[in-house]
Amino acid sequence: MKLESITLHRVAMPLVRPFETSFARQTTRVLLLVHVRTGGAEGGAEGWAECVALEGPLYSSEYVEGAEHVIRHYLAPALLAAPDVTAETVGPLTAFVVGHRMAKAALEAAVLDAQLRASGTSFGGYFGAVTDWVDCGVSVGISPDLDTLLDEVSGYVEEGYRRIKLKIKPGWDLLPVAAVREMIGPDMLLQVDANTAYTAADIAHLAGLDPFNLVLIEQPFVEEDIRTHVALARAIATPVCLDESIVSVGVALDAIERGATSIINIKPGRVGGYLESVRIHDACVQHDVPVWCGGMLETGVGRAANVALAALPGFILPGDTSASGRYYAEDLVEEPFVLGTGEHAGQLAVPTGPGTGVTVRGDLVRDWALADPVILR
Ligand code: OSB
Ligand code: MG
Repeated sequence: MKLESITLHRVAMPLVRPFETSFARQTTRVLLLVHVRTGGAEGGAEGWAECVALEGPLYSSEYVEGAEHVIRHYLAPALLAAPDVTAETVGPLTAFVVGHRMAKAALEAAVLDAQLRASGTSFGGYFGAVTDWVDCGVSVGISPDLDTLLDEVSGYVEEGYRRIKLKIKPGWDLLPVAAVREMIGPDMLLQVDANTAYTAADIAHLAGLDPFNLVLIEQPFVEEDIRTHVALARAIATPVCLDESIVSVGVALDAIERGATSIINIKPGRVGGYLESVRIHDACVQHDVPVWCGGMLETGVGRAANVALAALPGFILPGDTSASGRYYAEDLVEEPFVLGTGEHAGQLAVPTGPGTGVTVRGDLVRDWALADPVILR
């Protein structure tokens, strides 16, 4: 396909409640949407994708305006100049730019959406989905106090979520975990995410999580620090899972072989796209390492693709693939994600329509725009 245009929309969406982690407190999701148009026999196709970069460089070095800048000045010109672009060639065509995986991932996903819409194939069909429904977990932010936390968690349990993930940081860890475990009972899946807030000096303290039968502890130490994760994995019974550290299949294999991680959180934006995500999934299956699908407060645009990815066979743990209502009163797509009922309680249906299978609401993209769209040709 020849790309005719790449349009960038920067929007701000209000969150249904503030979301606090060890690195930030968000009340609004500022995000970048990528819209591509392709040429072709039947008048071409359109594709949409969402860049997972956050407003500021606090989770990763990438951030919304940085992603917009690198797409505008480096990545989009390379793709628009190429005579033939497919999702499979976005990686090679943009490999001259160091890093910026979230920006590259958004372009690859938008091209993939256009390409699959043109061929009538769904994301799930393209990835090799093996299930129609995926198990959903929910990520619970740091609360002002224990009562507020228990209230929020009990709401999610009532909604049917199959796994609870608590954000933790020094000073907000053992007590909230004990209180939630006590409230939800011994069998419900419970895990924690530190977003790099601890250091090697905290290893003995983190061993205090062992009695709570957690599924895993996610990314306690800074992303480059593989060796301290190895030390923690040897010192505690709770499985260690990497998020921020895993930026490619090569890094994933190194971390697995060193014993730094026994479970992997796959976030397509962080690793440079859905194609690299599938490669990490396949490598983890080969090494008997369970994976789950992470989240970045996606709107329906990114959520649809994540749910399709989570339908691959190695995604044996519930992901941060919550319903749209977890973050947004009104989603950006015509088909908001709603948890199933009955035997599908706590699950989301894998979209089956062409591409992501969701339709972007142009009216909301306009209403929530932070700037005029940037049209690149
Ligand atoms: O570490 O998984 C994380 C949100 C923003 C940045 C990093 C993370 C998260 C979440 C929320 O935990 C995941 C979601 O529900 O989308
Ligand atoms: Mg995480």
